[in-house]
Amino acid sequence: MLPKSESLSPLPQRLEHDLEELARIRDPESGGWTRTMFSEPYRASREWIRSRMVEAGLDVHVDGAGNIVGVLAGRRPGAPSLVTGSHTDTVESGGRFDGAVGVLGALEMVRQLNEHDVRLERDLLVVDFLGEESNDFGLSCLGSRALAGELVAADLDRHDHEGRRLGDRYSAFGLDPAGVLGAVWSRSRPLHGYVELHVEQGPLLEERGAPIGVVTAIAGIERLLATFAGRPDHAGTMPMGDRRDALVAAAEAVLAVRREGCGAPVHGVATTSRLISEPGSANVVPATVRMHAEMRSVDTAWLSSATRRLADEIRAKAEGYGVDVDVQWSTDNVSVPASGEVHEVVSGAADALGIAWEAVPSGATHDAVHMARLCPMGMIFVPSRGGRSHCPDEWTELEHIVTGVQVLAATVLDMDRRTR
Ligand code: HGY
Ligand code: MN
Ligand code: MN
Repeated sequence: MLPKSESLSPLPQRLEHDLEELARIRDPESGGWTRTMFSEPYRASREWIRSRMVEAGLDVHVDGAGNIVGVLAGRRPGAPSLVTGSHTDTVESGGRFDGAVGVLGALEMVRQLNEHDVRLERDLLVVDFLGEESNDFGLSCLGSRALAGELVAADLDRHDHEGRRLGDRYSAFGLDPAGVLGAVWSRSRPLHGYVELHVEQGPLLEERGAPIGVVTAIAGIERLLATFAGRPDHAGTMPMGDRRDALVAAAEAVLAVRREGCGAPVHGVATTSRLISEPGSANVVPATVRMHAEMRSVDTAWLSSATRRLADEIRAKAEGYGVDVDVQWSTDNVSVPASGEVHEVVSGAADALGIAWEAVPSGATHDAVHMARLCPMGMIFVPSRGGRSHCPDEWTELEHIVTGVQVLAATVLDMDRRTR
């Protein structure tokens, strides 16, 4: 007899304790919370996650792609599994809730299921996915990307800004690159559905006064690398009109990126994150600039046209300064809609619990993008104070996290009973 989902109410103190324990594991040298992929703080935090998964009663292993997978065995092991989870790596000087809420919330749900002797029909997999955050290799969500069969051998030859090769970084972290490529789930493991709990990282839920967001779609991300080639000259003697200043051309491009992001009709954002200007001497006109930017939207048509328009504008403006520019776009991920069926289960669970919810898009990307290639996907958001994230000020109230875990548990119980 399954208890009503109300009885599966998470223990706030235990959740708070886990969030605080995980928050203690970070790079002491940098501000905020830093547990970047392949770093020692990240290695340490993963060890702690593994131990907490074992204590919660999960059968834990690390798969070939470096994902930490905890299995709660169901009554029907042959039935397609349920999957939940998120990530515990962070951006540089990030916050303590992004990703952590989804992993630790799932652990509290598992403890609740066990303490109430609730035995699911299906295996439930709780995953701490490796390396969800964007990185210098230009590929976010490395762990879930590998599971979905989206990581290819050529990706292992990508290099970061320090010239380190991705394949070598896996090896140094104790992961066999061949094992990473071989970790694909689609062939070996039938899945019933994936649902992820995550902080919204934006302002919509707080603005609308809703404790729960049910995600409609996750934004696509197009990454830009523009390389401007001007001419080095003496900054004191070369007349302004005769210069070929690469940094001035790049500055025009930065403003063009912002204009495009501000012009999205439905949903879209654009950000320039880095300008690397050389030679960088105080008395030399900048010769070359590498500019890193990204554009995101759930509106695939707009995103595609915006990248074309932006490339044209960057080239035209650079030409006006006598600067050559190479414009390279790469797709980090395409926009992915949540499954209508999972959306209905999540919103139905919130309704049954008498919890208000709002349908919201996700401007942030998540492992859910890649899990959507393997099975029906849904996401549950809880509010971020001031819409802030990827910064030390990131904050979500404990009561909201508890509510999110309640909705997650009710969703999992309902999905478990459904057949597709
Ligand atoms: O970049 C993102 O949207 C995610 O936080 N990794
Ligand atoms: Mn995240
Ligand atoms: Mn993030």
